[in-house]
Amino acid sequence: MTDRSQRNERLRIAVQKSGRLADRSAELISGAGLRILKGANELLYRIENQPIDLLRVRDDDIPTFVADGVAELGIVGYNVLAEHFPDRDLEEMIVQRLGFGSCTLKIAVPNEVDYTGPQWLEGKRIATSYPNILGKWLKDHGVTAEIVEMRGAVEVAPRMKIAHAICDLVSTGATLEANGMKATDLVLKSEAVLIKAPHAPPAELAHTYDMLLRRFDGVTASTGAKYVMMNAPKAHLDEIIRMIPGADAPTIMPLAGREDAVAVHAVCQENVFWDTLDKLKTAGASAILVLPIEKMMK
Ligand code: PRT
Ligand code: ZN
Repeated sequence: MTDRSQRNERLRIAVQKSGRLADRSAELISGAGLRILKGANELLYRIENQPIDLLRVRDDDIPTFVADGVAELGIVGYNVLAEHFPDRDLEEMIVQRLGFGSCTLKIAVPNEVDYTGPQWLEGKRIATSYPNILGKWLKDHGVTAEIVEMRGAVEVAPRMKIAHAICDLVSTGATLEANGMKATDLVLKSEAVLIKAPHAPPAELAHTYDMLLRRFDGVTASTGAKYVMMNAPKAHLDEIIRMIPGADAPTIMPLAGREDAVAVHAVCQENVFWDTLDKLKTAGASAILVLPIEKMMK
């Protein structure tokens, strides 16, 4: 791996090569208008239309590559970042939260255990791939326990009598259920984050770098956001506006030939569900349209 001073003047974004974050990372990059050119070099993909390369690696390598400046930016799970740098101010590294790859790091115990809280773990053995995060959490809760570090298949540890409890990532909970376990305490909430190297990019790439951050922000902001249009009776306008989820300063326009109603247009930062539409309808709104937003620049 070369460092900044030895390589061509192209930015690098470190991404997971394959795994749970790979597809959504590629979508974010494409969504920002970058055309990924898959080359013979599996480690480095070129972006055709910008001076940017994608460094495709194991997710565990991403925090170090970015912290060392091998890549200017990286996309990685908050859990991996927090485990890697237990003593750093992570907020200094994080550019933005990306809203995908969401999961939680939780304590889990066999179903038959009568778990009474963190104190139950005192003197016990806990298997995990996240010894640093777990160690901190135990300390914060005044619990002394033995941490058994495992690289994978953590969920089998209690059955194999390797540990009394585990601390592992949970998303649907199906893995725990299949292994006769239940989740208890929440240790960490995680999602994919965009991280940046500590040093500013070289001056000739600053423009590309700033553009990239703006576009990533735009893609993330537009994910799940909706454009909502409806006709609303003036008599119930305030009530209707309050019902539109996450709407910021909606546009109110007159309706031709209607004195009693106006058109309301709003950008909603959240998804709009059927029950919201039902409530709007009950409050007198009509001709309600909910449209996806493709791009947004704040
Ligand atoms: O090869 P590489 O080292 O790059 O990948 P990896 O195998 O280490 O990681 P990968 O691809 O499995 O996960 C990448 C990131 O996705 C994680 O670091 C998390 O930030 C995020 N993520 C989101 C998850 C999950 N959800 C998740 N459910 N990572 C792992 N899991 C596992 C969990 O460990 C457990 O085994 O899925 C199982 C639980 O899932 P449920 O749905 O049964 O609860
Ligand atoms: Zn990994």
